[in-house]
Amino acid sequence: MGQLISKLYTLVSGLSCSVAANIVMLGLDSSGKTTILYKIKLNETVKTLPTVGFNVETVGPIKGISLTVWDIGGQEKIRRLWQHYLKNTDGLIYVVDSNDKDRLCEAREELYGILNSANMRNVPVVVIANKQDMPDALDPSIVAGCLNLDRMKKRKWKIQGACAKTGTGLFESMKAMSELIKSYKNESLLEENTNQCK
Ligand SMILES: Nc1nc2c(ncn2[C@@H]2O[C@H](COP(=O)(O)OP(=O)(O)OP(=O)(O)O)[C@@H](O)[C@H]2O)c(=O)[nH]1
Ligand SMILES: [Mg+2]
Repeated sequence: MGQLISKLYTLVSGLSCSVAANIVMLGLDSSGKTTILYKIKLNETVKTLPTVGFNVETVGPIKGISLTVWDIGGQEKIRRLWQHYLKNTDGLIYVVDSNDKDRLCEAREELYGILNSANMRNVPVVVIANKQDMPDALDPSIVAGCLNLDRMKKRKWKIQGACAKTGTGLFESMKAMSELIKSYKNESLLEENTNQCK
C-alpha cells in the first residue's frame, strides 16, 4: 500500500500542467517572423521563402504557458488577411527589422492598424527588434520610439532586441510574452486552470 502511494505520488508530481495561449506573430514582410518561429521551435536557422498563408507551432511551456504561435505572411498584398487571425488571441508578437529604417513608419502604421481591432483589446504586445546583428541596426530603444510605444498607456508591452539567425533574445521575448499574458489573465482564470491540474 505504502509503495503504491509512493508510486502515485511520483507519477502525479512528475506531471506538469501548463496554460495554453494563442499568439499571433505579425510584422512586415522579411522582418524575420518565420526564421524566429523555427529557431524557437527547432533551434535551427531555416532557409525561408516569403510566407503565403501561415505557419503554426506550439512552443514551451515557458513560465507555465504553452504558446501556440501563428506566423502570418507579411507581404503587403496579403496583410488584409491579418484580421482573420486575431480572434481568440492572447498575445501579439510584432516583429520589426531594425535595419529597415525606410519602412519603420509603415511598420508603425500596420501595428496600430492591428491594435485598433476590437479583438485586440486587452492583448499584450511584445515587439521584437530583430536583426540586431546587422551593423547599422537601430537600438531597440530607438525602434520603440519610432513605434510610439511609450504612448500606449493602457496596454502592457515590452520590446526585446533579437537576432533570429543566432537565437539571441528569442527566449527572452517568449518569456516576456508569457509574463505579460499571466499578468493579463485574471486570477480566477488562472486558478481555474491550476485547480484542473490538482
Ligand atoms: N541578418 C539577419 N537576417 C535575418 C534575421 N532574421 C531573419 N533574417 C533574414 O531575413 C529574411 C526574411 O526572413 P523571414 O523569416 O522569411 O521573414 P518573414 O517575416 O517571415 O517574411 P514574410 O513571410 O514574407 O512575412 C531571410 O533571408 C532571413 O534569413 C536576423 O536576425 N538577422
Ligand atoms: Mg514568413
